[in-house]
Amino acid sequence: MSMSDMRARRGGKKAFLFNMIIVGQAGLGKSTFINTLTNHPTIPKRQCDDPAQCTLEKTVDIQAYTVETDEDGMKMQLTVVDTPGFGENIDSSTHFNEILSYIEHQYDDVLAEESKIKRNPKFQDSRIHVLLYFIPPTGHALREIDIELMKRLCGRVNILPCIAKADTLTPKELAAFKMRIMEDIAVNEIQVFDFPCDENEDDDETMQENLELRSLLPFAVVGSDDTLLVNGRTLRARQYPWGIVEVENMKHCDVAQLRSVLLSTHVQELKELTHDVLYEAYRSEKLSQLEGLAEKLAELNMQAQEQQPGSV
Ligand SMILES: Nc1nc2c(ncn2[C@@H]2O[C@H](COP(=O)(O)OP(=O)(O)OP(=O)(O)O)[C@@H](O)[C@H]2O)c(=O)[nH]1
Ligand SMILES: [Mg+2]
Repeated sequence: MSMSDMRARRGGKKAFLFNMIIVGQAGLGKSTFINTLTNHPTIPKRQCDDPAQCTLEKTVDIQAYTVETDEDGMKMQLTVVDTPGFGENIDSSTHFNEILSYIEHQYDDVLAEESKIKRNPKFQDSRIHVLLYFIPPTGHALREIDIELMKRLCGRVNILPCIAKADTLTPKELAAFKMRIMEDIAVNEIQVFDFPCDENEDDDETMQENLELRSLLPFAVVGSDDTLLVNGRTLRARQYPWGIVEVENMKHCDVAQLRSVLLSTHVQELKELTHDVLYEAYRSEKLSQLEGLAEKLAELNMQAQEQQPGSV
């Protein structure tokens, strides 16, 4: 934990900040998941005549929502960035670029702030600490489009792959699909956040927890905007003729574990990786580009001077 974060938590003046973004094809339940994770109508439903039929609007812009969270006693100011879903073809590369430039733009802001002589005390660090990548529940393999997008983003942001609408697969299909996705991720050398363990630093319990979380990858996600009364308890769930899928039930999906990772247990690690590894790589790339540019300018200047009449 950085000193400023420690001060923030102790002093209680400034909340602990965490920023995430959700990316994936259109209609996979990204916006619904934001309401599920925050347990709040963060993204309001469209107004319609029958409230039971009202759904969320299709997301059309990249938009950030900030909410206060309190998971396992860990109070945070969480910013979730919702993105429009991409289609299956031509419009996707524009989409990819928009998402990548959004992520890089937050790095540029920090870089500019760090280079100032007088820093702005109110500067808010909006670097994205984790990207949830929603994979459609096809039950087959990763599609080219998912591979390409994750490959392009993984050098810039921590990626957590998730299977969207996991309630549409049977447990057997889900297990096989998870295995196939992880194989595709490995073969295509996509770097995802896989709950790394460090034998020298982590205790046995932490290592065990991380290994269990790694074995869940990609997380099976079910989102719902509705609550149902199940055995006298009000739960966020989805209702089907054959039964009820409970969002927080670990037998039904991995949302409970994912919530704890994102709002409590792995917040610090994801923030550190973002700052120490991903941002650092971006920063040095940017600075060496600038250096290269400065050298080129100096060279051009020298050439111009040499060509001036009267110069030796
Ligand atoms: N079966 C199932 N349906 C879901 C789930 N989550 C959301 N949906 C439904 O999928 C539809 C689209 O949900 P949205 O949350 O708007 O999806 P989105 O990814 O934000 O869509 P875009 O903004 O258009 O990209 C809605 O009808 C939701 O009720 C889920 O986990 N399982
Ligand atoms: Mg949406």
